[in-house]
Amino acid sequence: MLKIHGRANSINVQKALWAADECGIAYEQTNVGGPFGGNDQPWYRAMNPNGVVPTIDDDGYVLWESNAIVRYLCATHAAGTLWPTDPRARGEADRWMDWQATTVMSGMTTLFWGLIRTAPEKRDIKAIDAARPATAAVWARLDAHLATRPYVAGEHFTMGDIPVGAVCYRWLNLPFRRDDLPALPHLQAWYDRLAQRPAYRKHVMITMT
Ligand SMILES: N[C@@H](CCC(=O)N[C@@H](CS)C(=O)NCC(=O)O)C(=O)O
Repeated sequence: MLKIHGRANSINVQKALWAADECGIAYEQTNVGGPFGGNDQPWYRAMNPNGVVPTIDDDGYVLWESNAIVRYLCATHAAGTLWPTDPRARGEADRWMDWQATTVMSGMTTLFWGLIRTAPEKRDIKAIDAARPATAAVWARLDAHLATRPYVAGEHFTMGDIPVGAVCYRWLNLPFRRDDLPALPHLQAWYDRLAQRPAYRKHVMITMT
């Protein structure tokens, strides 16, 4: 059976769990990382030398990097739907997956770690204040894209929605004022569509810790 190693409040683990459920794959999840530890242990480092979560073990096939895991699960269990077989449609999904990892995460990491995982007295308020409008401007690019399609790769939900969808929950729930930020109505409408998916509610809409 597929094993997914990683704690459930890790955004990168959430992507793998969400994708597995969307694909209807049975799996066992083990709590690794954060307060659970284990990711510094030899058994884990032998699978994933980076010592981060998630890592999957699919009957002996070991894979790390959350977006690679999402692609693998969707390609093996949902080709033609979540993993588009048309190269251009797949390219569309792929680019928003890579955009999540390369473009959205720098500001989101400053904001999430600063506001959620750092004690108030230790926060870098200057960095948080700078990241707030900068990150809103990045999300505005996806908002504009979603003005003309319901999902990132077009008419249907695909793997491309998973990484950005996971981070979007955090963005929309970060505790700061938004009255001076651009309105993001298409992003909100897309989030509302995602929120109707049981696997999104189960794995992503659970925690801001
Ligand atoms: N690029 C990696 C990043 C993985 C990563 O940084 N995971 C974090 C949790 S979101 C981690 O393992 N942190 C250490 C820990 O949880 O102990 C991926 O997408 O899988």
